[in-house]
Amino acid sequence: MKLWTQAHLATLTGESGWGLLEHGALVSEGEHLLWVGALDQLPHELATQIDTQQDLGGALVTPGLIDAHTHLVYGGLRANEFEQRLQGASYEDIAKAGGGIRSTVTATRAASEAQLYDAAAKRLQALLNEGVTTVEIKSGYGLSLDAELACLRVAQRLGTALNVDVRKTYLGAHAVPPEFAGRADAYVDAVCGWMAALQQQGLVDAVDAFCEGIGFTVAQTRRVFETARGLGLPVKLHAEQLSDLGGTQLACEFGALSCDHLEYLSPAGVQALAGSGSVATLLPGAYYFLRETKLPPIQALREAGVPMAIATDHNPGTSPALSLLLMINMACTLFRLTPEEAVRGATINAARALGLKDRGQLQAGQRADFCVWDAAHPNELAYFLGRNPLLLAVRGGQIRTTRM
Ligand code: DI6
Ligand code: FE
Repeated sequence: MKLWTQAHLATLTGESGWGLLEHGALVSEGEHLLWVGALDQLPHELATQIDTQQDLGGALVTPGLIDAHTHLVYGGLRANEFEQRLQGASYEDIAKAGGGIRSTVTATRAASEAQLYDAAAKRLQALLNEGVTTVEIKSGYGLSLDAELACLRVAQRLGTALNVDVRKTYLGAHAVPPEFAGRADAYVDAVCGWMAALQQQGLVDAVDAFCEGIGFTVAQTRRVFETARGLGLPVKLHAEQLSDLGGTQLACEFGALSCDHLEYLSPAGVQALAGSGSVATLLPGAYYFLRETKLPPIQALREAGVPMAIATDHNPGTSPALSLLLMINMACTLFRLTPEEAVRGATINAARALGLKDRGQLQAGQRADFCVWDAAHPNELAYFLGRNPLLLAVRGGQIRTTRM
């Protein structure tokens, strides 16, 4: 049993508030927290069982950060498309001309599994350096059974090797690959057909789709979701990023863990999310990098009581972001979230977006996943641009990263 003392706790317990507690302490045993509170309240029977102790020197302690939406595994980069867009080409124009997601599919298929692993490991390490202890990684750049399998296997290996919880999402319905050109419905059949095989290999925690004019229709997405439901897999959706197709309403009908992006979400979409249990995952990196001007309906989501998560959406086309702290800042500056909402978005609400009940807050029974920061108040996590205040990341009670 380990006692962590002199912690300035931001527990994020309850539905709002930082849950601040100075002179706090945590007791961890194995991978979990046994007790969290003020040190002078530590029960005697626990105090007598402590084997090791660590003084955190009054530093800020928050739950470990959770990045609930990434596409970290892919071949190549798309800096050239970034240049084209700066010169006026739109993301949709580039996609329709065969660039965009499809150009990354070509590069991903051409890469060996070792190359995919090495490139993704470097990117993942950047997220971990800032305190990420759980990360979601989607497939979606392979678009064949073998290539999707390879990408999900890479995601799984990364989790073991880099000591981070990786949740694997099957995004076969990301784009129509060249061998199915003009036959989107046949491709959706294939995507549905591969799902069970991927699941049997333990490579699928959830199923996602890109429901969009340049992606898949609501009817096609429904077929993907029905297959997922038949296999007992939870769903989530890229919805209303570039246009309002009503994918959010469909996702809510299927009890989706989250609906992500939502810039073009309609009042009817907000209504569907309200009380559905689905999380609105906001992705300020993609909004910024696409120079989007249509804001997600934040105030309406807030008034409807929809939990909001913040993630990097790391991908080579629309969000080459490798800093969840920067996304927290941008959620405040661009989307007008409060720092508390943004930090909750990268902890407790991100956990909800992944269907994980055992993390995201500091309290007894939760996983001992937490970060120790060189900060006097948690609002500093939303404040700096490009400073990394992480001192210590603890995952499952074990110190993973230290700068203390
Ligand atoms: N929405 C996105 O922002 C990414 N995927 C998606 O469905 C973009 C993927 C890419 O351009 O490579
Ligand atoms: Fe995405």
